Amino acid sequence: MPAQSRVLRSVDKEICPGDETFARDVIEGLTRAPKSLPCKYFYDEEGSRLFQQITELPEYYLTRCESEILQNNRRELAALLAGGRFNLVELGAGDGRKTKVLLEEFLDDGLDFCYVPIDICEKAIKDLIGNLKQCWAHLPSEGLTAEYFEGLRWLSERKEQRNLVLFLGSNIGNFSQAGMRVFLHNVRGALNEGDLLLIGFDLIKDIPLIEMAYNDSQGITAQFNLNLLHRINRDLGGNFRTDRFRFFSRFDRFLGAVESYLISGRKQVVEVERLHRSFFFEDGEPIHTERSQKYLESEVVRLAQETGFTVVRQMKDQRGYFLDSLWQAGTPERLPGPVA
Ligand code: AVJ
Repeated sequence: MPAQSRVLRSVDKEICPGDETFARDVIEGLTRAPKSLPCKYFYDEEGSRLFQQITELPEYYLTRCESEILQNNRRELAALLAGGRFNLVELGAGDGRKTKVLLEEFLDDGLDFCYVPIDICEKAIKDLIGNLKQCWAHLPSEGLTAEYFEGLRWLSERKEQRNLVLFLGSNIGNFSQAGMRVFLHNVRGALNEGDLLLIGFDLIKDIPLIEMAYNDSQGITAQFNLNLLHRINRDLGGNFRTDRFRFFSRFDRFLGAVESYLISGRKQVVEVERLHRSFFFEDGEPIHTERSQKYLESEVVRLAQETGFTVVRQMKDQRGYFLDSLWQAGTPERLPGPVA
């Protein structure tokens, strides 16, 4: 199969991840009280570049922990997949750096698979596919620029094929509790019984350590959040002065999540030309930008059971900061062995 990169375009304008939805979501988010903006809009070209920088920050332990886990478990994962062709589908692939360890192992072990990285950022997918071509010219791959739900549609349309779905990096942490359950049910619905799902969960740990990961000394995370306002300026003709907002994040013990905000440093009005709107901010008024959920291991196991999966393997880094949980679609009674 020739490797290719293509953009999955939705025919339905209502769900197209283009400027129109962005415009609507900005109006919606900045007119409600309290104000908020969906974190998926972080990831334009500039935002994806900033996130890539975050993954290399000394404080941001998540990416390094997960790399360690994938490195240490790559042979076992390959062994579970031996025997027949499958799709390796990655939701929110980004620069795909952690995944390359798995690709290398799978190729070395002669596994027959097609790598399907999916990301909301077109530039990220193009760079990733270009990079893969250089490393492994003959690796079958199909990059998709798409949101998660479109990625699930891609899976549903190929029901006869075997899959391992990767949902790494604690990307799942951006969902609300309810949203996450709906999403996992939908993933289950798009998979065949016996298919595998590998999800990365950032675990609850020392709170200052968690908070530092979202408040780095170089201020990259602040830039990453402020890029949302720059993006409104760039794409929708806004006049946000980003020096009049400051980034704030903190761990909420009751939610078990880091909550991030941009806080207006004064009373101000911001105009957004292409929306024909202006937005009023009070001094100290926050825009909620992101939730990054942290998990207890027991919650992860319960979540798998509640959404139609069986936990096959729990993989942690040495320090026990991060968990990659391997699930198999189907309930234990119906699955033949630990892995079909
Ligand atoms: C990509 C959603 C997993 O929540 O840790 C990093 C994004 N935000 N620093 C996270 C992020 C601030 C990241 N996820």
